[in-house]
Amino acid sequence: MEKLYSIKMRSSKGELHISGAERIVSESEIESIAVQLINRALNHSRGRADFINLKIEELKELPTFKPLLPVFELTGYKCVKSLLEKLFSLSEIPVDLGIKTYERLLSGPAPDGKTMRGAMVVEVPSGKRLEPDKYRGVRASYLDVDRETSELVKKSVREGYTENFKEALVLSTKILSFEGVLGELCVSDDPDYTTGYLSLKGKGYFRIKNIKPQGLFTGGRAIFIKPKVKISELIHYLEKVPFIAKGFSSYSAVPIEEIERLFS
Ligand code: PML
Repeated sequence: MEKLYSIKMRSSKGELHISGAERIVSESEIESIAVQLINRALNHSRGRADFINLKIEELKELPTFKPLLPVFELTGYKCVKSLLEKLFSLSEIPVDLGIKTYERLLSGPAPDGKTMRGAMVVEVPSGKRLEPDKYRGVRASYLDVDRETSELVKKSVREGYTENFKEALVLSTKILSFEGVLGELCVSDDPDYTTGYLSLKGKGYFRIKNIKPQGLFTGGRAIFIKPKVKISELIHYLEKVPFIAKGFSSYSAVPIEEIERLFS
């Protein structure tokens, strides 16, 4: 069995985070991918990094392979909150808890009202927050998508495609693959990136334009879990188990009035 390596890049300029990315590669790809990631840090729209941290490590276990979640691009809605209410009602996540969590992400989910580095973990239905560190949250890591799948996603999504989207889809697929996870809600903390998503177990990745107002610096991620999930097992899976997305079933535009017919 060929050895695989994790390559992680994190860059900043002064106090400002510039970019972060990671890949899982074979030995022969290490050099070219490392150069790609360094170039990404040096040519980023947020600025040119003055600090780049590159970490390369051999994987000690084989990655899990799973197909990407199907993607539904929602259209024809005026009010994001009503749209989220409709989506949460398709799941085991209570609508009022879902909306409260959305508002928490918009207002800054860390105890000081700022954005967390990782995700909140919200127990359903109690709403109890289970992440051990409320500033850091929980971060999914050791993930990638195979090249063929990546090309397929790009071709299917066309003009709606962004690298942020692809990375979020891979991340959310890893998160939703854990047994006790019911869903994940994401609002970017990039003030210029106003598309977010809600992923729901057994349904897919619902892409939501204008999930936040332009110019807002807060946002974040929330992972909804069933009661009785062992938080230490979830954290171990998210932060340590290597994961590669392989296979992509569908990308489709769904008008809001079609949601119930399609999913209930
Ligand atoms: C982020 O990277 O800050 C979040 C990205 C969310 C991507 C949502 C999408 O385009 O589907």
